[in-house]
Amino acid sequence: MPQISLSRRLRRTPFSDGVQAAGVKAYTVYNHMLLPTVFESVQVDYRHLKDHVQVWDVSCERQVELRGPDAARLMQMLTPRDLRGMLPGQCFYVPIVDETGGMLNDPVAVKLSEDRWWVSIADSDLLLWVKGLANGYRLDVLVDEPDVSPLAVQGPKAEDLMARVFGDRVRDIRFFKFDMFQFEGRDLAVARSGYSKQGGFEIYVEGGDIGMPLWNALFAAGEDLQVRAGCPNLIERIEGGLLSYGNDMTDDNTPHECGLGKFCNTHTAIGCIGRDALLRVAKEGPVQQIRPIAIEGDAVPPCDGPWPVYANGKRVGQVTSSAWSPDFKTNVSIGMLRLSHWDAGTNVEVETPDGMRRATVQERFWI
Ligand code: THG
Repeated sequence: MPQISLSRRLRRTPFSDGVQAAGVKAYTVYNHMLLPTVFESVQVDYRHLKDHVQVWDVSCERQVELRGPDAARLMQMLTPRDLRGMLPGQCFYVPIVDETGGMLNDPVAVKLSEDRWWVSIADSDLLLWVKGLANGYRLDVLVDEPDVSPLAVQGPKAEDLMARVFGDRVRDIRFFKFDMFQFEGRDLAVARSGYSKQGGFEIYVEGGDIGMPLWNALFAAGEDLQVRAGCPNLIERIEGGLLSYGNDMTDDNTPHECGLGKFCNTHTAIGCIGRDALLRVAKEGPVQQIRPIAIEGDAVPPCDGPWPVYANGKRVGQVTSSAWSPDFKTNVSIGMLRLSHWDAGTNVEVETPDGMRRATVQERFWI
């Protein structure tokens, strides 16, 4: 197989030495940074994630920091989710839209204080858009990418492992909230969140120098819990309906098409750049939407590029993520389907690289 050449542009992370020592088998590139995708195999990693606890180098979830008197105003310009009720210590999953209502990113917003926010971004260069707005509107706010690298601890034993390193107080952190914890004399934000449905935490590691000490402390404390290095798992995230920006949606899609309408309060999100466009399209309602789809037959190959979806020979959508699920014994998939064919139980055909496969629209995601 050809290799990807490493260079300064493809950034390493504070945990890369640990990831390599743990035997990483494959990476992807995310926000111009290395993101592991496979350790043993996607299926072995999946089983271990669901049964034990893993430590994930998700440094590539870079932070866009907004700091200053206009930070909250700028934050509300970015998203149709109403942020007025959001308190320091909370995390919000927020669609970010442009002036057409198109999705630019789907990050987690972290409110550190009234005038300091982190936007924990998915894979698009959101920093440039945010800097452009701050300067174009002459806002009193600093926008930059701080030296903050998230480390996720995910799986059913995550709470026990975290309590050993940070103390029992981590057990009190509620879902999508964070609190501050000390490690080697440094204050770190620790949130109950993460890109899996198995439960867990994300440590916002501020200062790359403590990356490997923290990595090593977690592995030393978790030996008897069978802790392993892991990464966002393709199978598990599809089962859970966790969307991947750039794969399952792009700037051609509105939040409503992505099923993210529940994270929009477009009427009250005053100041949102895409508000007028979204109010216009919301009147009609979306004509295509993301749906869980089960593809029949044995394991499909990896889904690079969308697979066309047909019904009665007519194109009705596309599949953008798909993998064989050992637990559900089908190819769990995420696709974008037209209104006429998005109802649960609808039978369609998916053009995979292995040929046409029968598939069925599901009522809900699997977990
Ligand atoms: N954590 C942090 N940053 C991130 C991600 C993360 N940046 C990139 C990427 N992931 C952003 N995308 C998502 C997608 C889904 C979720 C979080 C970030 C998520 N969704 C939950 C769900 O859909 O069940 C909960 C949403 C909610 O109820 O608020 O967690 O993972 N730091």
